[in-house]
Amino acid sequence: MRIDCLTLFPEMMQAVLTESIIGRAVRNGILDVRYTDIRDFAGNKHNRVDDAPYGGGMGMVMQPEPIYRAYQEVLKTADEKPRVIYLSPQGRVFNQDIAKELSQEKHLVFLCGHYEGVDERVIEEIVDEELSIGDYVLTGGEIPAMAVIDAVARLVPGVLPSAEAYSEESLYNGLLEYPQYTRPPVFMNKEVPEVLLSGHHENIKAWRRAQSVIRTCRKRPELLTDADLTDEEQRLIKTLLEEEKL
Ligand code: 4H7
Repeated sequence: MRIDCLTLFPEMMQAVLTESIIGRAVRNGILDVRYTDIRDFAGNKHNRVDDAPYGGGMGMVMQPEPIYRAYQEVLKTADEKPRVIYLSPQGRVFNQDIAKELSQEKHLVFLCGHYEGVDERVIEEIVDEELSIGDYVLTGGEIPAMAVIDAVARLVPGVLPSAEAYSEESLYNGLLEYPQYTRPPVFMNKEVPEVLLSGHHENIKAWRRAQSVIRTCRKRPELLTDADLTDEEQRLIKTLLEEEKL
């Protein structure tokens, strides 16, 4: 998958996206992540890319031309029209379903706004969809873009050691993940649950599933409406809730 970042802070994004699992996939050539510094397309000798908002008000707005020229530069080396994503608090709230959908694309472009945002006309011209990573305010679109890139890229085949193994992870089935334990067997007088040391794989699987269901019930009950629960699990939750055991 090819991913382009249009940003005023390419070093910030490169520093993050060359580390760990995503960084390895970049080095392996599974991901082709590129950065275009919008400032390189300022087109004036002071390299200015922002200006005061028409109509007045505080702060600065990113001008449309440098962004448009940066995007045209990306298109020069693109095979087909990429999907262009703009990160802003006004976007559709990003989730695992959107991550799955985006992971099917061949080429994504992330437009990262800064200051008070981007001139509306260039958004209308180049952006296919606006995404938000949640209802809070940040100083720029770079961190949201990196969050989306991380979530999408790890679903691209070959990025994780074994794609199959991750089909049981959190949110895949709409449930939270079961608790994890590693050595030592006793920490601060707390033991690792006995079943995990038993080597009985059937029991371990059942215990983990039950933990996922109970956790989801306690911490994020709203997720249960969309979760894939068996009829038996649904009856169990109903009974436990009625007996006030959850
Ligand atoms: C684009 C447009 C995304 C980018 C506006 C971006 C939160 C998110 C930004 C803005 C972002 C998210 C302009 C919004 C200045 C905040 C005070 C950068 N913040 N800004 N406002 N939730 N900020 O995904």
